[in-house]
Amino acid sequence: MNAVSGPSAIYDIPANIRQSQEGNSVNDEDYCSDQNQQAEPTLYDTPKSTPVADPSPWRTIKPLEYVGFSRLPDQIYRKAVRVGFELNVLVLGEPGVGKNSLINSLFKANIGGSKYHQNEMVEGLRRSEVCLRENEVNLKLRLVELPGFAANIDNRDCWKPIVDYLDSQFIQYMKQENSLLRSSIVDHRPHVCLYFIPPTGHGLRQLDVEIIKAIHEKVNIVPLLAKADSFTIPELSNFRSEVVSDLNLNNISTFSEPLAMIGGEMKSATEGFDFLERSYPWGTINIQKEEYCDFSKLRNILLRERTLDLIERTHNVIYQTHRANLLTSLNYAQVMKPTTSELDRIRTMQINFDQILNAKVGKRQNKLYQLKVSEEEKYQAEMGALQEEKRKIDEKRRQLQLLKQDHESSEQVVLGTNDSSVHNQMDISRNIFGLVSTLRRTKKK
Ligand SMILES: Nc1nc2c(ncn2[C@@H]2O[C@H](COP(=O)(O)OP(=O)(O)OP(=O)(O)O)[C@@H](O)[C@H]2O)c(=O)[nH]1
Ligand SMILES: [Mg+2]
Repeated sequence: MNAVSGPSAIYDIPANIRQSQEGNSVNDEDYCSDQNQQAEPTLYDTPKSTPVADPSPWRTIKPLEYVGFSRLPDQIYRKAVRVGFELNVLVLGEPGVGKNSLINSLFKANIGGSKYHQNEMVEGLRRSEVCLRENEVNLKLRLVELPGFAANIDNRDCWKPIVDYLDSQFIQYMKQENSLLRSSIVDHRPHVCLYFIPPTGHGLRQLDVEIIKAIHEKVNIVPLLAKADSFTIPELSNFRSEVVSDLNLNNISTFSEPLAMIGGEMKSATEGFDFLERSYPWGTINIQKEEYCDFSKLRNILLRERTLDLIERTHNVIYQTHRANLLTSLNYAQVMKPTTSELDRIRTMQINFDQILNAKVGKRQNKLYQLKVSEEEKYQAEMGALQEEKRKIDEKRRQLQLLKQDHESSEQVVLGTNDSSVHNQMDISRNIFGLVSTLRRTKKK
């Protein structure tokens, strides 16, 4: 690894660590065997050889037997698997410089052609999202590109949309942090910028210097020497050192040294994409070969060894610096003021809310009115039935009154006659009737 001696270069890491990282670099075959060897996930393992200084004032006691807290990292591992990971990558390079080919090779997937791939234009940049799954781990990958980047004759201010995008992502994140609902923060801050330097063979162009200078404090930059197969090995080494000296000369800090890249190749519609090879009439290049390509180094940085460093540096260093600057700046209130689009969004939300509320209130009122009408009808029907019943009872009462009157008047008629005379009269009339009928029978005979 060609370490850069510039004071600002982030990748100028101590030699012992660098050595261990280089020693740890894994190629595909190693990766599989590595995975098999690792019985337990070692997310937060520090290398055994690293001497651990103990600056802590705490007295350390070792329990006599197994207690269980040594398995706390397992909980972190399980949570990490459940929640998944997010990686936001800003891909910058001229058209045709090999951006898609490299991304496809890195993730060994036809990212652009995936049916789960979603595209949207945000502030002039194309943002696409895809969720990748390897074993049980989910990685949400967000790629941001500026279509037609540096492709004009006059490229003055061509990086302005990128700077605006980076700033606006910080502000959006800050607004979400300050809002009431912090649980659903969506983080679009790019964790890394893959900057493709075109294969000119003459160090950085003035345009590259200006662009990288404008963004190097807003995102971790990994400079890539695109289409490295355009050079012989000495030419490549020369090109790389020219780029390094240009970076140092301009006090530009990057996350890693410039890495020589060769992207995989789309062979044909039937053969598909060859993620790790590029063919020529005279032979084939395996892009994992470290003699002429730093593809494996890039993959280690991005996906295997320094992913969390990229994410943490974005939050702890880049974002916090930006936030502190913003808080101390006078235009903080101005910056935090909702933008026109946000105001529009709030207004639309308010209108939608009012509409929903009105609809719900109207529905409830309608229901109440119907309930009232049906209760009224029920009441009227019951009242009618009661009145009918009352009328019937009154009629019965009237008839009873009449009967009573009849009875009373008949009682007055028979008043003064005793019971035995009545019986006698009845007996006499019964006898007369019997006599008359006997006479009729004899007459017939
Ligand atoms: N020689 C060589 N050709 C490459 C390399 N990477 C990609 N290519 C070829 O360059 C062409 C463009 O590659 P893409 O990956 O589509 O480039 P891009 O930057 O995504 O292009 P745009 O989407 O148009 O901006 C294709 O024909 C690739 O096969 C490389 O490392 N070396
Ligand atoms: Mg492309």
